[in-house]
Amino acid sequence: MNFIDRFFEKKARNVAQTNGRRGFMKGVGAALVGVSSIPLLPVARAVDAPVLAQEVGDPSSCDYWRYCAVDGFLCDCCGGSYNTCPPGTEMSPITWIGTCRNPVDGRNYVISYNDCCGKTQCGTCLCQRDEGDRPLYRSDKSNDVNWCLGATSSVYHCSTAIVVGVAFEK
Ligand code: ABN
Repeated sequence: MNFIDRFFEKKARNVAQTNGRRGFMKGVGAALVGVSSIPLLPVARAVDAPVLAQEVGDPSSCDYWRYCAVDGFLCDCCGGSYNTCPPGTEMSPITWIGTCRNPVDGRNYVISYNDCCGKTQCGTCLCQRDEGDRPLYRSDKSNDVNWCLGATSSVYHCSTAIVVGVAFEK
């Protein structure tokens, strides 16, 4: 009997030492930290791209709604499209960002004007609407910048207009 008592007492103490309140709190703390860091993990956010209302307008015309803040040759006239680069060119990883109103749903969308790089300038469909543009001395707010400076080739060819999200209404 004595042996059985001692055996179970020892087991109970072991369990109490390893799984005590502190152990429990430690586990809860670790779980909280783990769960709270999930939104910080790198995830592909492309799936968050907004569902756009039906399109109106001609992407090879400077009046097209996505071009409200553009400054450059429209890639749609240069062998690419409003959101893809022509073959043989590379899209700049750094860009100018504008906010344009889609006339179909009346909502404002954030547009990224990525330049296409690696061929001499396209030369057709120059479009300079410049909404929100500031003089070059405000370099953080100027669209008069060759974004190809951030690409493999710094030679500018044309500009795209890619919707990256819906703008928050003020
Ligand atoms: N982002 C269009 C551009 C390219 C070169 C020089 C000025 C503007």
